[in-house]
Parts: sequence; structure tokens; C-alpha cells
Amino acid sequence: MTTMIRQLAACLVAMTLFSGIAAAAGATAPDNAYLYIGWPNDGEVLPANRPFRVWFGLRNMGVAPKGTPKPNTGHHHLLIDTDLPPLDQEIPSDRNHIHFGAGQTETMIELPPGTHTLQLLMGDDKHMPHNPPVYSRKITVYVK
Ligand SMILES: [Cu+2]
Repeated sequence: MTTMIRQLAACLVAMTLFSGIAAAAGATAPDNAYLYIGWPNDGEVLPANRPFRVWFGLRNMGVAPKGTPKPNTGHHHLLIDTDLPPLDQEIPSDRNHIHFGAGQTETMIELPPGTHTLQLLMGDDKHMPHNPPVYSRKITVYVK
């Protein structure tokens, strides 16, 4: 009986591992791709009621508009006040997940007064995170 449970457990572990590998369906990205928010800085205090520029920094990888299946490229997604989405699914498109499908490398945003987080995540031609995923550190800004 115990052996059977052990075999079942091993089988479940194997299935979980396999589905994890199979789920990583995004385009490949270079291992040394480096994504960062060039501005604002972590901890920056920004004036309320005024749009500010967010500058997207990317090294060792290219930017291409959505729908362009070119190796080692993708487009930027700005995550506002949210954690990373599931990395094996299409990146959501809502007010917390902004797509830059035209290949933009900066944007202007305005946020209400308070504490906010910003993070970048690259997506491939189909808005899937890459394999391996390419995302920046999450920064915090204060709007006052
Ligand atoms: Cu996208």
C-alpha cells in the first residue's frame, strides 16, 4: 500500500514537472537579456497631477512590434501596482498591465497620490513572457 502511494506521488511529481516544461511556450530570449527601468529611480518622489516619463531600458535583446516573430526580440509591458502575472500565459491587458505593442521604449503616465510600484516585463509577438522570462526589478515611487 505504502509503495503504491509512493509510486503515485512520484508520478504526480513527474506530471507536474512535465507540465511546467510544456507550459513555457514563449519565444526564447538570450540568457543575458537585461531589462530595467531607466527612470524614475526606485524611491523617486513625483509631483501629483503631473504626467511623468517612464523610460524602458533593455540590453542584449531587441524590441519589435507585436506580431513580429523575430528571434530574441519582444515588446515592453509596464506593470503598475501589481505582481508579475503567471509567466506561462499571455500577459493580461488592463490598467495594471500596459502593452507597448508598437515597440515604444518610453511612456508618459500619471498616477494618483500615494505609493505605487512599477515593473517591466517583456512579451513575445503573442504577448507571452519569454523563455527564460525577461523582467525588471520592481521599483516603488511616491506621488505627492
Ligand atoms: Cu503585449
